[in-house]
Amino acid sequence: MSSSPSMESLVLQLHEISAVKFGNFKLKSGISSPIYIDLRLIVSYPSLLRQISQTLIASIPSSTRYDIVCGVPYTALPIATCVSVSSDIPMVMRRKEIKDYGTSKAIEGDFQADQVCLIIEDLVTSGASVLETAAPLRAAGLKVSDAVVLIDREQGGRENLENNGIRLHAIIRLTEMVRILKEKGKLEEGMEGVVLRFLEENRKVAVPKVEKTRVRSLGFEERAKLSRNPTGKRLFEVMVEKKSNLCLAADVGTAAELLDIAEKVGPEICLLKTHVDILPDFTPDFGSKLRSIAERHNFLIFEDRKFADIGNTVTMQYEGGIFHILDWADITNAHIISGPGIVDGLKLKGLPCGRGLLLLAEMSSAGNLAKGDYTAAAVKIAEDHSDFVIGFISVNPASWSGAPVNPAFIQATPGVQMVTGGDSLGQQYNTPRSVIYERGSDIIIVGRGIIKAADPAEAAREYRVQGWDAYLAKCS
Ligand code: S5P
Repeated sequence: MSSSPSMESLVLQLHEISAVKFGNFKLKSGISSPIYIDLRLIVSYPSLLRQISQTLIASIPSSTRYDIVCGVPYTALPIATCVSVSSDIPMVMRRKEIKDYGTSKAIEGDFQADQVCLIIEDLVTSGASVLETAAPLRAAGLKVSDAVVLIDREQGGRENLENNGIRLHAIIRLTEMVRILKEKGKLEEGMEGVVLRFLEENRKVAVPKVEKTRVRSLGFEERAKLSRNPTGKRLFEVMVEKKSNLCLAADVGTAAELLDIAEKVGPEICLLKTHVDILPDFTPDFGSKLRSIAERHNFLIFEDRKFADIGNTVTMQYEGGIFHILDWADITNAHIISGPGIVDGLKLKGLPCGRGLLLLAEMSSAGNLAKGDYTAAAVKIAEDHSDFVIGFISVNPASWSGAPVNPAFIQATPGVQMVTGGDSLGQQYNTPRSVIYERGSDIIIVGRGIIKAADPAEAAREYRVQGWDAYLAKCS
Protein backbone atom coordinates (compact mmCIF):
# COMPACT_ATOMS: atom_id res chain seq x y z
CA MET A 1 0.00 0.00 0.00
CA SER A 2 1.51 3.37 -0.98
CA SER A 3 1.02 6.62 0.94
CA SER A 4 0.43 10.06 -0.54
CA PRO A 5 3.48 12.36 -0.93
CA SER A 6 2.00 14.83 1.57
CA MET A 7 1.57 12.07 4.17
CA GLU A 8 5.15 10.89 3.60
CA SER A 9 6.43 14.43 3.94
CA LEU A 10 4.52 14.87 7.21
CA VAL A 11 5.93 11.66 8.67
CA LEU A 12 9.47 12.55 7.63
CA GLN A 13 9.19 16.01 9.14
CA LEU A 14 7.86 14.61 12.44
CA HIS A 15 10.82 12.26 12.51
CA GLU A 16 13.18 15.07 11.56
CA ILE A 17 12.17 17.24 14.53
CA SER A 18 12.34 14.17 16.85
CA ALA A 19 8.60 14.21 17.55
CA VAL A 20 8.84 10.47 16.80
CA LYS A 21 11.70 8.56 18.38
CA PHE A 22 12.76 4.92 18.45
CA GLY A 23 14.63 3.16 21.25
CA ASN A 24 13.53 1.95 24.67
CA PHE A 25 11.19 4.30 26.51
CA LYS A 26 9.38 3.90 29.79
CA LEU A 27 5.78 5.12 29.30
CA LYS A 28 3.60 6.79 31.96
CA SER A 29 1.69 3.53 32.30
CA GLY A 30 4.94 1.78 33.35
CA ILE A 31 5.36 -0.34 30.22
CA SER A 32 8.45 -0.15 28.02
CA SER A 33 7.84 1.00 24.47
CA PRO A 34 10.21 0.96 21.48
CA ILE A 35 8.52 4.09 20.08
CA TYR A 36 7.92 7.47 21.67
CA ILE A 37 5.79 10.23 20.17
CA ASP A 38 5.83 13.77 21.55
CA LEU A 39 3.88 16.19 19.42
CA ARG A 40 4.24 19.14 21.82
CA LEU A 41 7.27 20.11 19.74
CA ILE A 42 5.27 21.07 16.67
CA VAL A 43 4.48 24.57 18.04
CA SER A 44 8.09 25.44 17.26
CA TYR A 45 7.60 24.64 13.57
CA PRO A 46 4.90 26.93 12.12
CA SER A 47 4.95 25.54 8.61
CA LEU A 48 4.60 21.98 9.93
CA LEU A 49 1.77 23.10 12.21
CA ARG A 50 0.03 24.69 9.24
CA GLN A 51 0.52 21.54 7.17
CA ILE A 52 -0.89 19.36 9.97
CA SER A 53 -3.98 21.52 10.44
CA GLN A 54 -4.68 21.62 6.70
CA THR A 55 -4.29 17.86 6.38
CA LEU A 56 -6.63 17.39 9.35
CA ILE A 57 -9.37 19.48 7.76
CA ALA A 58 -8.95 17.69 4.45
CA SER A 59 -9.24 14.27 6.12
CA ILE A 60 -12.75 14.90 7.47
CA PRO A 61 -15.40 13.40 5.18
CA SER A 62 -17.55 16.09 3.55
CA SER A 63 -20.66 14.38 4.98
CA THR A 64 -19.50 15.15 8.55
CA ARG A 65 -21.31 18.25 9.80
CA TYR A 66 -19.90 20.36 12.62
CA ASP A 67 -20.43 23.90 13.86
CA ILE A 68 -17.44 24.32 16.15
CA VAL A 69 -14.13 22.66 17.00
CA CYS A 70 -12.44 21.87 20.29
CA GLY A 71 -8.85 20.73 20.76
CA VAL A 72 -7.99 18.23 23.49
CA PRO A 73 -5.74 20.14 25.93
CA TYR A 74 -2.89 20.88 25.70
CA THR A 75 -1.04 19.58 22.64
CA ALA A 76 -4.00 19.77 20.28
CA LEU A 77 -4.98 23.33 21.31
CA PRO A 78 -2.65 25.05 18.82
CA ILE A 79 -3.71 22.59 16.10
CA ALA A 80 -7.39 23.35 16.77
CA THR A 81 -6.66 27.08 16.76
CA CYS A 82 -5.05 26.79 13.32
CA VAL A 83 -8.00 24.75 12.04
CA SER A 84 -10.41 27.34 13.43
CA VAL A 85 -8.58 30.32 11.96
CA SER A 86 -7.89 28.85 8.55
CA SER A 87 -11.39 27.41 8.01
CA ASP A 88 -13.28 30.19 9.81
CA ILE A 89 -14.97 27.77 12.19
CA PRO A 90 -15.49 28.95 15.79
CA MET A 91 -13.63 27.15 18.55
CA VAL A 92 -14.32 26.39 22.21
CA MET A 93 -11.77 25.40 24.83
CA ARG A 94 -12.07 22.84 27.55
CA ARG A 95 -10.51 23.86 30.86
CA LYS A 96 -8.32 21.00 31.96
CA GLU A 97 -7.87 22.16 35.52
CA ILE A 98 -11.57 21.82 36.36
CA LYS A 99 -11.98 18.21 37.38
CA ASP A 100 -15.73 18.34 37.87
CA TYR A 101 -17.69 20.31 35.37
CA GLY A 102 -20.33 21.82 37.61
CA THR A 103 -20.05 25.30 36.18
CA SER A 104 -20.39 26.51 32.63
CA LYS A 105 -16.74 27.56 32.90
CA ALA A 106 -15.59 24.03 32.14
CA ILE A 107 -16.00 25.09 28.50
CA GLU A 108 -14.79 28.52 27.42
CA GLY A 109 -16.25 30.32 24.43
CA ASP A 110 -19.65 31.11 22.96
CA PHE A 111 -21.82 28.24 21.83
CA GLN A 112 -25.39 27.02 21.83
CA ALA A 113 -26.78 23.74 23.07
CA ASP A 114 -27.34 21.31 20.20
CA GLN A 115 -24.43 22.67 18.15
CA VAL A 116 -22.15 19.93 16.87
CA CYS A 117 -18.55 20.02 18.10
CA LEU A 118 -15.68 18.29 16.31
CA ILE A 119 -12.89 17.17 18.65
CA ILE A 120 -9.31 17.60 17.48
CA GLU A 121 -6.53 15.49 19.00
CA ASP A 122 -2.85 14.93 18.24
CA LEU A 123 -2.44 11.29 19.29
CA VAL A 124 -4.95 8.60 20.23
CA THR A 125 -3.98 5.50 22.22
CA SER A 126 -6.98 4.28 24.24
CA GLY A 127 -9.14 7.31 23.39
CA ALA A 128 -9.36 8.30 27.08
CA SER A 129 -8.34 11.95 26.55
CA VAL A 130 -10.86 12.39 23.75
CA LEU A 131 -13.55 10.98 26.06
CA GLU A 132 -12.43 13.27 28.90
CA THR A 133 -12.99 16.23 26.58
CA ALA A 134 -16.23 14.88 25.10
CA ALA A 135 -17.85 14.48 28.54
CA PRO A 136 -17.90 18.16 29.60
CA LEU A 137 -18.76 19.24 26.03
CA ARG A 138 -21.76 16.92 26.09
CA ALA A 139 -22.65 17.97 29.65
CA ALA A 140 -22.80 21.54 28.36
CA GLY A 141 -25.35 20.46 25.74
CA LEU A 142 -23.07 20.16 22.70
CA LYS A 143 -23.27 17.16 20.40
CA VAL A 144 -20.07 15.21 19.83
CA SER A 145 -20.02 12.50 17.18
CA ASP A 146 -16.63 12.83 15.45
CA ALA A 147 -13.00 13.26 16.43
CA VAL A 148 -10.08 13.85 14.10
CA VAL A 149 -6.58 12.82 15.12
CA LEU A 150 -3.12 13.18 13.61
CA ILE A 151 -1.77 9.79 14.74
CA ASP A 152 -3.74 6.69 15.74
CA ARG A 153 -1.52 4.33 17.75
CA GLU A 154 -3.99 1.53 16.86
CA GLN A 155 -4.25 0.38 20.46
CA GLY A 156 -8.02 0.24 20.83
CA GLY A 157 -8.81 3.96 20.72
CA ARG A 158 -11.00 3.67 17.62
CA GLU A 159 -13.15 0.92 19.20
CA ASN A 160 -13.34 2.62 22.61
CA LEU A 161 -14.51 5.85 21.00
CA GLU A 162 -16.98 4.05 18.73
CA ASN A 163 -18.51 2.49 21.86
CA ASN A 164 -19.07 6.00 23.16
CA GLY A 165 -20.70 7.28 19.99
CA ILE A 166 -17.60 8.98 18.51
CA ARG A 167 -16.22 8.21 15.03
CA LEU A 168 -12.45 8.53 14.77
CA HIS A 169 -10.86 10.02 11.64
CA ALA A 170 -7.12 9.42 11.71
CA ILE A 171 -4.58 10.92 9.32
CA ILE A 172 -1.76 8.49 10.04
CA ARG A 173 -1.89 5.03 11.56
CA LEU A 174 1.19 4.10 13.55
CA THR A 175 1.93 0.96 11.50
CA GLU A 176 1.81 3.05 8.32
CA MET A 177 4.14 5.61 9.85
CA VAL A 178 6.65 2.93 10.78
CA ARG A 179 6.46 1.47 7.27
CA ILE A 180 7.15 4.87 5.66
CA LEU A 181 10.13 5.50 7.94
CA LYS A 182 11.49 2.04 7.18
CA GLU A 183 11.10 2.62 3.43
CA LYS A 184 12.91 5.95 3.70
CA GLY A 185 15.80 4.36 5.54
CA LYS A 186 15.13 6.09 8.86
CA LEU A 187 14.88 2.93 11.00
CA GLU A 188 17.69 0.78 12.27
CA GLU A 189 17.73 -2.82 11.15
CA GLY A 190 15.12 -4.89 12.96
CA MET A 191 13.35 -1.88 14.55
CA GLU A 192 10.24 -2.19 12.34
CA GLY A 193 9.71 -5.75 13.59
CA VAL A 194 10.22 -4.68 17.22
CA VAL A 195 7.65 -1.88 16.95
CA LEU A 196 5.09 -3.98 15.09
CA ARG A 197 5.46 -6.77 17.66
CA PHE A 198 5.01 -4.24 20.48
CA LEU A 199 1.84 -2.93 18.85
CA GLU A 200 0.52 -6.44 18.31
CA GLU A 201 1.11 -7.29 21.99
CA ASN A 202 -0.53 -4.05 23.17
CA ARG A 203 -3.46 -3.97 20.76
CA LYS A 204 -6.08 -3.11 23.33
CA VAL A 205 -5.51 -0.42 25.92
CA ALA A 206 -8.57 -0.14 28.15
CA VAL A 207 -10.05 3.26 28.88
CA PRO A 208 -9.64 4.05 32.58
CA LYS A 209 -13.07 4.13 34.22
CA VAL A 210 -14.40 7.63 34.79
CA GLU A 211 -15.82 7.75 38.30
CA LYS A 212 -19.42 8.83 37.87
CA THR A 213 -19.67 10.21 41.41
CA ARG A 214 -16.89 12.72 40.70
CA VAL A 215 -18.98 14.33 38.01
CA ARG A 216 -20.88 17.21 39.54
CA SER A 217 -24.30 17.76 37.97
CA LEU A 218 -25.13 20.99 36.21
CA GLY A 219 -27.56 23.12 38.24
CA PHE A 220 -31.14 23.79 37.18
CA GLU A 221 -30.32 27.50 36.56
CA GLU A 222 -27.74 26.52 33.96
CA ARG A 223 -29.98 23.90 32.44
CA ALA A 224 -32.86 26.39 32.11
CA LYS A 225 -30.64 28.32 29.69
CA LEU A 226 -30.05 25.19 27.61
CA SER A 227 -33.72 24.30 27.14
CA ARG A 228 -35.12 25.18 23.73
CA ASN A 229 -38.72 24.99 24.88
CA PRO A 230 -40.42 27.79 26.89
CA THR A 231 -42.21 25.32 29.18
CA GLY A 232 -39.04 23.31 29.78
CA LYS A 233 -37.23 26.54 30.66
CA ARG A 234 -40.08 27.64 32.91
CA LEU A 235 -40.15 24.33 34.77
CA PHE A 236 -36.43 24.60 35.59
CA GLU A 237 -37.00 28.20 36.75
CA VAL A 238 -39.96 27.27 38.97
CA MET A 239 -37.87 24.49 40.52
CA VAL A 240 -35.17 27.00 41.42
CA GLU A 241 -37.64 29.66 42.64
CA LYS A 242 -39.51 27.22 44.89
CA LYS A 243 -36.57 24.96 45.79
CA SER A 244 -38.82 22.10 44.74
CA ASN A 245 -38.31 19.14 42.45
CA LEU A 246 -41.53 17.53 43.62
CA CYS A 247 -44.39 16.61 41.27
CA LEU A 248 -47.65 15.60 42.89
CA ALA A 249 -49.48 12.75 41.10
CA ALA A 250 -52.98 13.97 42.02
CA ASP A 251 -54.77 10.66 41.47
CA VAL A 252 -57.82 11.46 43.59
CA GLY A 253 -61.44 10.39 43.04
CA THR A 254 -63.09 13.64 41.92
CA ALA A 255 -62.29 17.00 40.32
CA ALA A 256 -63.42 18.71 43.54
CA GLU A 257 -60.90 16.72 45.57
CA LEU A 258 -58.19 17.42 43.01
CA LEU A 259 -58.71 21.19 43.18
CA ASP A 260 -58.74 20.94 46.97
CA ILE A 261 -55.45 19.05 47.20
CA ALA A 262 -53.86 21.32 44.57
CA GLU A 263 -54.66 24.28 46.82
CA LYS A 264 -53.21 22.61 49.91
CA VAL A 265 -50.07 21.10 48.38
CA GLY A 266 -49.49 23.89 45.81
CA PRO A 267 -46.77 25.76 47.78
CA GLU A 268 -44.57 22.64 47.91
CA ILE A 269 -44.62 21.49 44.28
CA CYS A 270 -43.12 22.51 40.96
CA LEU A 271 -45.53 20.36 38.96
CA LEU A 272 -48.98 18.85 39.41
CA LYS A 273 -49.78 15.73 37.42
CA THR A 274 -53.36 14.83 36.52
CA HIS A 275 -55.24 11.91 35.01
CA VAL A 276 -58.39 13.84 34.04
CA ASP A 277 -60.05 10.75 32.60
CA ILE A 278 -60.54 9.40 36.13
CA LEU A 279 -62.61 12.39 37.29
CA PRO A 280 -66.39 11.66 37.16
CA ASP A 281 -67.28 15.31 37.83
CA PHE A 282 -65.02 16.81 35.13
CA THR A 283 -66.55 19.99 33.68
CA PRO A 284 -65.24 22.27 30.90
CA ASP A 285 -64.16 24.88 33.45
CA PHE A 286 -61.88 22.39 35.29
CA GLY A 287 -58.85 23.54 33.32
CA SER A 288 -59.27 27.22 34.07
CA LYS A 289 -59.92 26.53 37.76
CA LEU A 290 -56.77 24.44 38.05
CA ARG A 291 -54.76 27.02 36.12
CA SER A 292 -55.75 29.77 38.50
CA ILE A 293 -54.53 27.68 41.47
CA ALA A 294 -51.33 26.90 39.52
CA GLU A 295 -50.71 30.59 38.88
CA ARG A 296 -51.29 31.48 42.51
CA HIS A 297 -48.88 28.84 43.80
CA ASN A 298 -46.45 28.97 40.88
CA PHE A 299 -46.51 25.39 39.61
CA LEU A 300 -46.98 23.84 36.16
CA ILE A 301 -49.66 21.36 35.10
CA PHE A 302 -48.84 17.98 33.54
CA GLU A 303 -51.69 15.85 32.12
CA ASP A 304 -50.37 12.28 32.22
CA ARG A 305 -52.31 11.27 29.08
CA LYS A 306 -49.67 8.83 27.78
CA PHE A 307 -50.63 9.29 24.12
CA ALA A 308 -49.73 6.21 22.07
CA ASP A 309 -51.46 6.47 18.68
CA ILE A 310 -50.39 7.61 15.21
CA GLY A 311 -49.60 11.30 14.64
CA ASN A 312 -52.92 12.20 12.99
CA THR A 313 -55.04 10.65 15.74
CA VAL A 314 -53.14 12.23 18.63
CA THR A 315 -53.55 15.74 17.19
CA MET A 316 -57.33 15.25 17.63
CA GLN A 317 -57.02 13.58 21.03
CA TYR A 318 -54.77 16.38 22.27
CA GLU A 319 -56.95 19.36 21.40
CA GLY A 320 -60.43 17.85 21.12
CA GLY A 321 -62.76 15.46 22.92
CA ILE A 322 -64.23 16.32 26.28
CA PHE A 323 -60.98 17.28 27.97
CA HIS A 324 -59.30 19.79 25.60
CA ILE A 325 -55.93 18.94 27.18
CA LEU A 326 -54.07 21.40 24.95
CA ASP A 327 -56.02 24.32 26.48
CA TRP A 328 -54.89 23.88 30.08
CA ALA A 329 -52.00 21.41 30.44
CA ASP A 330 -48.52 22.94 30.15
CA ILE A 331 -47.06 19.48 29.67
CA THR A 332 -48.32 16.13 28.47
CA ASN A 333 -46.55 12.86 27.68
CA ALA A 334 -46.38 10.16 25.03
CA HIS A 335 -45.20 6.62 24.46
CA ILE A 336 -42.93 6.21 21.44
CA ILE A 337 -44.33 2.80 20.50
CA SER A 338 -45.89 4.29 17.33
CA GLY A 339 -42.65 5.98 16.21
CA PRO A 340 -41.60 9.63 15.86
CA GLY A 341 -44.83 10.58 14.04
CA ILE A 342 -46.56 10.83 17.41
CA VAL A 343 -44.21 13.65 18.41
CA ASP A 344 -44.73 15.38 15.06
CA GLY A 345 -48.50 15.21 15.59
CA LEU A 346 -48.48 16.54 19.16
CA LYS A 347 -45.91 19.19 18.26
CA LEU A 348 -48.13 20.49 15.46
CA LYS A 349 -50.67 21.52 18.08
CA GLY A 350 -48.52 22.00 21.16
CA LEU A 351 -45.57 24.02 19.93
CA PRO A 352 -47.57 27.09 18.76
CA CYS A 353 -49.10 27.22 22.28
CA GLY A 354 -45.66 26.95 23.94
CA ARG A 355 -46.45 23.53 25.43
CA GLY A 356 -43.89 20.82 26.23
CA LEU A 357 -43.81 17.03 25.93
CA LEU A 358 -42.24 14.29 28.06
CA LEU A 359 -41.45 10.96 26.41
CA LEU A 360 -41.83 7.71 28.34
CA ALA A 361 -38.30 6.32 28.11
CA GLU A 362 -38.75 3.89 31.01
CA MET A 363 -41.59 2.80 33.29
CA SER A 364 -41.74 2.01 36.98
CA SER A 365 -43.95 -1.08 36.86
CA ALA A 366 -42.57 -4.60 37.14
CA GLY A 367 -42.04 -6.47 33.86
CA ASN A 368 -42.49 -3.42 31.60
CA LEU A 369 -40.87 -3.47 28.15
CA ALA A 370 -39.45 0.06 28.04
CA LYS A 371 -35.72 -0.62 28.29
CA GLY A 372 -32.51 -0.98 26.27
CA ASP A 373 -33.04 -0.10 22.61
CA TYR A 374 -36.52 1.24 23.36
CA THR A 375 -35.12 3.75 25.85
CA ALA A 376 -32.34 4.68 23.40
CA ALA A 377 -34.96 5.26 20.68
CA ALA A 378 -36.84 7.63 23.00
CA VAL A 379 -33.63 9.63 23.54
CA LYS A 380 -33.00 9.82 19.80
CA ILE A 381 -36.55 11.05 19.10
CA ALA A 382 -36.22 13.62 21.89
CA GLU A 383 -32.96 14.92 20.43
CA ASP A 384 -34.57 15.26 17.02
CA HIS A 385 -37.42 17.31 18.56
CA SER A 386 -35.68 19.22 21.35
CA ASP A 387 -37.79 22.32 20.59
CA PHE A 388 -40.88 20.48 21.86
CA VAL A 389 -39.70 17.49 23.91
CA ILE A 390 -38.60 18.76 27.33
CA GLY A 391 -37.50 15.46 28.82
CA PHE A 392 -38.40 11.96 29.90
CA ILE A 393 -40.39 9.84 32.26
CA SER A 394 -37.57 7.63 33.45
CA VAL A 395 -36.61 5.34 36.30
CA ASN A 396 -32.82 5.07 36.26
CA PRO A 397 -31.34 7.49 33.70
CA ALA A 398 -27.88 7.15 35.30
CA SER A 399 -27.78 3.60 33.99
CA TRP A 400 -28.50 4.49 30.36
CA SER A 401 -25.78 3.35 28.01
CA GLY A 402 -24.36 5.49 25.22
CA ALA A 403 -23.60 9.18 25.21
CA PRO A 404 -24.72 11.31 28.17
CA VAL A 405 -28.19 12.76 27.63
CA ASN A 406 -28.43 16.47 26.79
CA PRO A 407 -28.80 18.30 30.15
CA ALA A 408 -31.53 20.47 28.61
CA PHE A 409 -33.81 17.44 29.07
CA ILE A 410 -35.62 16.99 32.40
CA GLN A 411 -35.85 13.54 33.95
CA ALA A 412 -39.07 12.90 35.93
CA THR A 413 -39.42 9.68 37.87
CA PRO A 414 -42.56 8.01 39.25
CA GLY A 415 -42.60 5.16 41.73
CA VAL A 416 -41.37 7.21 44.72
CA GLN A 417 -42.13 6.71 48.39
CA MET A 418 -40.23 7.20 51.63
CA VAL A 419 -39.44 3.49 51.75
CA THR A 420 -38.70 1.09 48.92
CA GLY A 421 -41.32 -1.55 48.07
CA GLY A 422 -44.34 -1.73 45.81
CA ASP A 423 -48.10 -2.20 45.55
CA SER A 424 -50.06 -5.33 44.71
CA LEU A 425 -50.39 -4.36 41.01
CA GLY A 426 -46.76 -4.10 39.96
CA GLN A 427 -45.82 -0.58 41.03
CA GLN A 428 -42.24 -0.41 42.37
CA TYR A 429 -41.00 2.30 44.73
CA ASN A 430 -37.63 3.92 45.35
CA THR A 431 -36.79 6.66 47.83
CA PRO A 432 -36.39 10.35 46.86
CA ARG A 433 -32.63 10.24 47.54
CA SER A 434 -32.09 7.09 45.52
CA VAL A 435 -34.09 8.49 42.58
CA ILE A 436 -32.36 11.90 42.48
CA TYR A 437 -28.87 11.18 43.79
CA GLU A 438 -28.16 7.62 42.69
CA ARG A 439 -30.40 7.17 39.68
CA GLY A 440 -29.71 10.58 38.16
CA SER A 441 -33.26 11.90 37.92
CA ASP A 442 -34.42 15.51 38.47
CA ILE A 443 -38.05 15.36 39.56
CA ILE A 444 -39.75 12.92 41.93
CA ILE A 445 -43.35 12.09 41.03
CA VAL A 446 -45.23 11.15 44.18
CA GLY A 447 -48.86 10.00 44.31
CA ARG A 448 -50.11 7.83 47.14
CA GLY A 449 -47.17 8.76 49.36
CA ILE A 450 -48.78 12.20 49.65
CA ILE A 451 -52.47 11.75 48.88
CA LYS A 452 -52.97 8.91 51.33
CA ALA A 453 -50.98 10.62 54.10
CA ALA A 454 -52.90 11.86 57.14
CA ASP A 455 -51.67 15.38 56.35
CA PRO A 456 -50.91 15.66 52.60
CA ALA A 457 -49.45 19.18 52.87
CA GLU A 458 -47.03 18.07 55.58
CA ALA A 459 -46.11 14.90 53.64
CA ALA A 460 -45.52 17.01 50.51
CA ARG A 461 -43.22 19.30 52.48
CA GLU A 462 -41.20 16.30 53.63
CA TYR A 463 -40.91 14.91 50.08
CA ARG A 464 -39.92 18.35 48.77
CA VAL A 465 -37.15 18.72 51.36
CA GLN A 466 -35.80 15.22 50.70
CA GLY A 467 -35.93 15.62 46.92
CA TRP A 468 -34.27 19.04 47.03
CA ASP A 469 -31.55 17.96 49.47
CA ALA A 470 -30.70 15.06 47.16
CA TYR A 471 -30.48 17.48 44.23
CA LEU A 472 -28.18 19.83 46.18
CA ALA A 473 -25.97 16.87 47.18
CA LYS A 474 -25.69 15.90 43.52
CA CYS A 475 -24.57 19.41 42.57
CA SER A 476 -22.01 19.85 45.32
O1 S5P B 1 -43.94 4.33 34.59
C1 S5P B 1 -44.75 5.04 35.15
C2 S5P B 1 -45.18 6.24 34.57
C3 S5P B 1 -46.08 7.04 35.26
S1 S5P B 1 -46.44 8.57 34.60
N1 S5P B 1 -45.21 4.72 36.37
C4 S5P B 1 -46.12 5.49 37.06
O2 S5P B 1 -46.47 5.14 38.18
N2 S5P B 1 -46.58 6.65 36.47
C5 S5P B 1 -47.61 7.50 37.14
O3 S5P B 1 -47.08 7.97 38.37
C6 S5P B 1 -48.87 6.73 37.50
O4 S5P B 1 -49.83 6.82 36.47
C7 S5P B 1 -49.34 7.44 38.75
O5 S5P B 1 -50.13 8.56 38.40
C8 S5P B 1 -48.07 7.94 39.39
C9 S5P B 1 -47.56 7.07 40.53
O6 S5P B 1 -48.42 7.09 41.61
P1 S5P B 1 -48.07 6.41 43.02
O7 S5P B 1 -49.35 6.51 43.81
O8 S5P B 1 -47.67 5.01 42.78
O9 S5P B 1 -46.99 7.25 43.63
